[in-house]
This record gives sequence, C-alpha cells and structure tokens, in this order.
Amino acid sequence: MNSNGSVMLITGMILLAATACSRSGDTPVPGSARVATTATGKKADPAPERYLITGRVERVDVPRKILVVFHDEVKGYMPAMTMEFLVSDGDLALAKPGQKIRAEMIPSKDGDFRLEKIWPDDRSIEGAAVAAGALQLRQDTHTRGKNAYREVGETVPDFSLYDQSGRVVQSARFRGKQLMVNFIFTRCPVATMCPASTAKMMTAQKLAREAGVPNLELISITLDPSYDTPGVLKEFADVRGIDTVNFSFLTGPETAIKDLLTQFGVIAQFQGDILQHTLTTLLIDAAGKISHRADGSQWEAQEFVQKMRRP
Ligand SMILES: [Cu+2]
Repeated sequence: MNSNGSVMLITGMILLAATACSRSGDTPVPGSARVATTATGKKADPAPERYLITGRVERVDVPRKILVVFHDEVKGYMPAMTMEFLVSDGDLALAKPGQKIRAEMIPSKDGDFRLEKIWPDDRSIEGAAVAAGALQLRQDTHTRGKNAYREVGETVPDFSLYDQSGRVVQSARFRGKQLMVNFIFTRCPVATMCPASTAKMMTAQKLAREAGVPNLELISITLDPSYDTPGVLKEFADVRGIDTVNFSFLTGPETAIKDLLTQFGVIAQFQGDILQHTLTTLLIDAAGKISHRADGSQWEAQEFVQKMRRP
C-alpha cells in the first residue's frame, strides 16, 4: 500500500470508528454438532441452543413460512429425519426442493424449530465452486504478501461468492462490464455508514441508467459473512425495493471475504460485539482494473457516474 492509501485508511477508521453492531452468536465449529452458545447478552437470558445440521429441502410451504427438510443425524441430539422448520422470509424465498443445505437449528420452548444461517451445503456443486474460489483467493493473498493491497490501476482479484439469490457469482462475469463495488453489512446501525452507502449505490444505479451508461453492474460485498447469508441479503434487498437486475449483494466463506477486504484495503474487525469498519467504494473498468476509489463516507453517487464510460 502506498503512503497515500495508508493515510486514507487511517482517516477512514477515525471517521467511522462509531460503527457498531451486536453479534448474535458464535460461528459454528465444523465437526461439532452443538454450537457453542456464548452468552454475549445479559447473563439472565442465555442464548438459545443451536445445532449445526446438514440436510435436503423436501418442500417449501410458503403460506406457513416453513421448510420441510430431511436432515442428517445430529450427533447426541436426534437421528436423521424429516422435520418442519420455521425460516425467515428471505430464506423462504430462496429455498427450492432438492437443495442441499447446512444451517443452524434452534429449538424453541414451545416445541417449534427454526433454521437460521442457511447456506448451500459445501458438498453441493455451488458449495464446491465457492470453496475452491476461497482457496484460490487465500493462496493469492498469501503469495502477494505485503503487496496484497490492490492500487488504483491494478486488476482486481478473482472471486467466487453467492449473491442474494444463492447463485454463485464469479468475478469473470464482470469482465467486459463496468463495475461499482462497495462493502456493507446488513445490521449496520450507523445511518451515515452502510445505510447511507447503500442509498448512494441506489442513486448511482439510477443516475447511470438515466445517463445511458452501458454495461454497468453494482455489487455490495458483506463485511459480516457470519450473519449475512444469501437469505439475509435477499431480505435486505427486498425490504429496500432494490432493483437487483444489475445490483447484487454478495457473501461467502469468511476467509474469502477477509481476503477480499485485505486486497481492497477495507478494515472490518469485531471488537467484542462491535463491528468496527472502514468504507471504500470502487469503480472497476471492463478489463477488471480499478479505475477510481473513494475511502470513507464522503463520496457522491454523481462523482462515480461521471467517471463511468459512455458510448
Ligand atoms: Cu456500517
């Protein structure tokens, strides 16, 4: 990173230091069925028990907001069986019979079961592609070492992530297009940070369309993949009425997100329950090179649209 980049980042950190969010639970540890329930909240109200499950969606019951899932054995808790699970609107919208998923199962006091943190199973075709992309990115970041940060003029790294529809999105899809990128997380409580950034991305999308900018794609990459699953991103986009024709919300394995943040020079770190983060917005040209970057929250949609290529 050049000295200018460092200064920008530090300035960003100070401006954005107030960002906060609370983390609802720990990331599940693969291989252990019972998810550690850390009491991050008040001690009197312990977090509900969570169990990692893998399984296959059998049926989607939209009116009842239920997924019928045949799940594998949950060691020490229950054998393999078909069960009904309550899910969020976003997860309900994405679910399809036959899908292989992994998720956290949460039993409630009144005998219901919920599923949260639903992801395509790593053993599915999509899961394997995303895992391979994460590994490649890990190696790339490692190989670049101190030069991991991509300057303006450099090519962006390859990635494979999921969008808000649970589809695999690979960076190759954006070659030949202009790409505007920012980084957010859906639970960001600071109005001037992620919410403002999302609003400006929407404005840029609209202004670019009005200005006749061709082949534009916009992506928002999550800073918080432990919470922002495809279903969470789907609901985030739907609630805001975002036109996802050329505006996607991306998430994926924690290592892949971490490596992308390193390469794009974005800082995001949990300090206890608080996610501290900087903001960066980038414009990437049709050849995959970074053509413009704005650090912090003081950027305007118009400034980006003016820098986009027209026919
Ligand atoms: Cu934020």
